[in-house]
Amino acid sequence: MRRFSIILAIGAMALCTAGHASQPEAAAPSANAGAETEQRVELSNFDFNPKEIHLQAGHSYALVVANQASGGHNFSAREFFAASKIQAADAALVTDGEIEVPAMSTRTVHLVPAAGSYKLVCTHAGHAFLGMRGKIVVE
Ligand SMILES: [Cu+2]
Repeated sequence: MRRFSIILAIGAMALCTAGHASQPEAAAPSANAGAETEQRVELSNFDFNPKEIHLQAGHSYALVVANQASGGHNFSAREFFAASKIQAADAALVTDGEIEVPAMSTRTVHLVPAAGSYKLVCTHAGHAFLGMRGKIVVE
């Protein structure tokens, strides 16, 4: 299933590159993209910190998801990732709208979010019930 998603992601990247054939470096940031802001989110047993993430629509972010627990967690926000423009090199880190983060590990995804209010959860069994629920507000 994961392999299939990666193949889809690579396919999407190939299409994107074809669509921008006039630009030799499709993945390079454009000159007017502005400075990137780091947004760090910490995962623990059983919480997100911050629980409510505020982002600016159209701005570039490095979303740094840091799991500080001794067990695995994920950052699942299907609608948020579907609406965001994720940098091609990071696309494989997001599978079915989730970033899986092993114990004591960090995953960084570079993206540009779109306006909206999105649900954030950890989909590991019981984790949302225990408190791993949050919200991403993009204005
Ligand atoms: Cu979890």
